[in-house]
Amino acid sequence: MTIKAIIFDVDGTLADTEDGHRKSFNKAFAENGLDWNWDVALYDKLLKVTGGKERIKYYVSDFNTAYKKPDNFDDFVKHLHKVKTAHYTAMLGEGHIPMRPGIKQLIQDAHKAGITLAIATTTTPENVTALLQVGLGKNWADFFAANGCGDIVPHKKPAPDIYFWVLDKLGLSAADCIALEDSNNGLRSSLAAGIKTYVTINQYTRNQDFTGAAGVFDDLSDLNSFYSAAGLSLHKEPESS
Ligand code: XBP
Ligand code: MG
Repeated sequence: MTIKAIIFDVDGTLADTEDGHRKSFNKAFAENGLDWNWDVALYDKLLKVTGGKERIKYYVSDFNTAYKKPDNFDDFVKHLHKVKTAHYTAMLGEGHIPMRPGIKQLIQDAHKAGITLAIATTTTPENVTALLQVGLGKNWADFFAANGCGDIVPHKKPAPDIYFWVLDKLGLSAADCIALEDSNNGLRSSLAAGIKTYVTINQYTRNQDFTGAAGVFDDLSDLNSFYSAAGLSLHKEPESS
């Protein structure tokens, strides 16, 4: 198989963002008079549901049943999520969340070699822009042929919708592509779209089930190993001294 495209998940894959999301949710709750506090252990459970607005609703329905929902609960959740996004993008703008090891190099190597790159994420376009402007520079969008984000599809991961949307945009079939994911939800999404998938684990996902992944890595600090495993001809020669 010749790989024509690499499709990247964002949160947890391009950067270790989930704790930044968690802290931003908590700031939004406090500013809106809510005594909700999502600690790491609780957030680990809440990550079962993708999408920030969906996650807030899941928290209320399954973890805070005593909370009396206001009549306009849907609008209130949208508002909370907007405030959360503002905090999160500000945090990214200040450069607090770097790209994960090897990611920038992989994007540059693959782009240079003419491999198409794309994004398939449940997070918002604002968040992707804020992350990649800092991580890849102001021309970050030039690297990507399709950006599948957030509410653009009706069903978020683990549904395959976002990957189907990206494949359609690229005009490629699943067999032409590989995906890079960090979570069970993400893996289920890409596999359901028929895409061969590699996983890099993180703090929140390391104990999840990655059955069906083509390979599981701690991170991509050893890019040549990843290139060999994935069949990408992008090997770097060690620099001579
Ligand atoms: C991971 C997610 C997201 C973020 C929150 O997305 O589950 O919901 O935690 O993002 P990815 P929003 O597919 O990139 O791994 O609050 O912007 O929805
Ligand atoms: Mg992810």
